[in-house]
Amino acid sequence: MSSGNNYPWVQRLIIVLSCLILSGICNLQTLHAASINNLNPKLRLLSLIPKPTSVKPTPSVFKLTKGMKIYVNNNSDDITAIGEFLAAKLNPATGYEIPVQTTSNPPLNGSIYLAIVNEDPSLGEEGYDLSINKNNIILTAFRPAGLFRGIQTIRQLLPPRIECATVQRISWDIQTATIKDYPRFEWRGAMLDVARHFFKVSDVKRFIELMSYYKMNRLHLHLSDDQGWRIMINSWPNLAIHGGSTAVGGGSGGYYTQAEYTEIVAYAQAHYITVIPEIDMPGHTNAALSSYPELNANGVAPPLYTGIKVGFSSLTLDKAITYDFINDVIKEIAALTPGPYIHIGGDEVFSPSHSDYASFITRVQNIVQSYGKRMIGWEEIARSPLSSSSIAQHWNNAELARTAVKQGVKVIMSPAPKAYMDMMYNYSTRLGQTWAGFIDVKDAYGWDPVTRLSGIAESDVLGVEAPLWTETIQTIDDIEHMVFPRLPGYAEIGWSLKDGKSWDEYAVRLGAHGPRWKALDINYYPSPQVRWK
Ligand code: IFG
Repeated sequence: MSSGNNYPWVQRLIIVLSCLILSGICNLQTLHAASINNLNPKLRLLSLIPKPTSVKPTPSVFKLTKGMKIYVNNNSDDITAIGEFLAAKLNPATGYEIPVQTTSNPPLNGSIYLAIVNEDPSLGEEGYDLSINKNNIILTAFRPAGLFRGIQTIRQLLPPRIECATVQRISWDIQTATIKDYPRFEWRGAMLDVARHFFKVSDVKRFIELMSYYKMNRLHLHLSDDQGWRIMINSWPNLAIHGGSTAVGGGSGGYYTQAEYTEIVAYAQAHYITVIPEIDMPGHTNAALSSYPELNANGVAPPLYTGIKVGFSSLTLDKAITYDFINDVIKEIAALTPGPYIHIGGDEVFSPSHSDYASFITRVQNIVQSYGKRMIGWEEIARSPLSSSSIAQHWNNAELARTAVKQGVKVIMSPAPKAYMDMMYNYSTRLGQTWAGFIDVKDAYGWDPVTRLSGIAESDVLGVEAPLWTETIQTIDDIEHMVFPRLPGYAEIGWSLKDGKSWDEYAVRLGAHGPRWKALDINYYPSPQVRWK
C-alpha cells in the first residue's frame, strides 16, 4: 500500500534540521546578547533618560539575586499589577521567578519594595523617590503612576541585557544612589498616524511599550484621514468597512474593531499612558465622504484616495446630516475612551470661509463637551472662539498658537521643524518627508517647548508631543527607524529640568542606550551624531 511514509529518513532529516535551526536561533540570540555592552553600574546611573530631577550616587552596589522578592505596601490591584509588571521585566533575562508579595513591614534584605506614601504630595501624579541601598531598593511615590515611572528608572539602572528575552548569565548589579524625580510637563506624548498606513494592534502595543520605557504618558492615535478610516463606528459601519479598506499606495488598509481599540486603550492604561483618539474634521475626510454619499454636498461619494495630497476634502458644513454623523462618531468613541480628551483635528481645510469654519468648530466643541470630554484640535481651531478647557496643538503656525493662548487655551507643542518624526534625519534617510526640513537627532533634542515661540509662557504649555505621520511609513521596523533615536530626546524635553541642558552631555547618555535598544531588538537608526557604546 503506497503511503505517505515512503521516505521516513526525509522526515527525520527535517526534524533534525528544525532542531538545529531552532537551537541556532537561541545561540544566535546568545551570541547577539553577548555582543551587548553591559556598561558599568556608575555609567548606567549617569546615563538615565529622561535625566532625573536629582541623582545622588553612593559608593556601593545592590545586586538582584535568585530568591529575591518584590514587596508592595498595599494589595490594591493597581499597585500589585505594577509589581507584577516589574517582575515580568526582570524574570526572562535573570531566569528568576520573582514573587510579588504585600507587606506592611519595612523592606527586607535583597528585595525591591514599592510603596505608595501619601505624605509627599510634592511628587505629584508621576514623581517618585528611589533609594538604592546595598541591601534593598525602596521605590516610593504619591500616586501609582509615580511607581510605574520609577520602575523604568530601575530597568535603565540594570545592565542592558536585562531586556533580553533569554537568560543571561551576568551579574545584575545596580549602583547605589538616591533619586528624587518628577516631570516638568504633564503632557509627554507621541502620535501615531494609523490612517495613511494601518498598523495592527501588536504594532501599536510595541509603540506603547517603547514610549513607556522613556516615561511618556500620552498616545495620540490619528484614526481617520483622506486615505483611511480606522475604527468601527457601529452606527456608521461603512466608515471602517469601505473607508478602512485601503491606504496610501493602495494597500489593503484595515481598521480596529471596537474590541481591538478597547484592547489598545487597556494596554496603554497598564503603562500609565492616556490614549487620545483623533477623528480629523472637517478636512482630511475623504475616507468618510467616500463611505456615505449623503455626507457630500452633491450626494455623490468620491472614490477612495490612495495618494498623499492634503487639503482637498471637507465635510459639508451646511448639511444637518454632517452634525448627526459627528455626534454619532464622537458618542461612540467617547464611550470607548476613558481618557478626558477627544482630538477633532481641524487642520488643513481650505474650502469653508473662516467664519463657517469657526461656527463648525464651535458646534463640534459643544458635541465633544456634551459627552464629558475636552476638545483638542490642531492650532487652526484658534480661528474659532474656544472654551478654556479646550486644547490647541501647535504644529506650523505660531500666530494661531498665540491666538489660542490669548483665549486662555493651553497648547501642546509639536513644531513640525523639530518634532515631526516623519521628517528625514538627513539626505541618507530612505523613509520620510522633507517639507519641514531635516530633523537629525541633535535637532530633535535642541529646542524648548516654552521658548520655541515668543509670547508663550511656561504656564501656557501643557507639554510636548512628537507626531509620526505615516505616508511613507509601512511597518513597525519603519516606525522604529524614525522614532529611535529621536523619541528619547522628546521624552527628556517633556520630563527633565530645562536648565543645564546640553546636546554634548545628552549625546553621551544617548550613546549608552544603544545596547539597551539592541537587547530590546529595536530597529534604530545608528546616527553618526552619537558615539554608540
Ligand atoms: N501636515 C498634515 C498631516 C501630514 C503631515 C506630514 C498636520 C497637522 C503634514 N497635518 O501636520 O496630515 O500629512 O508631515
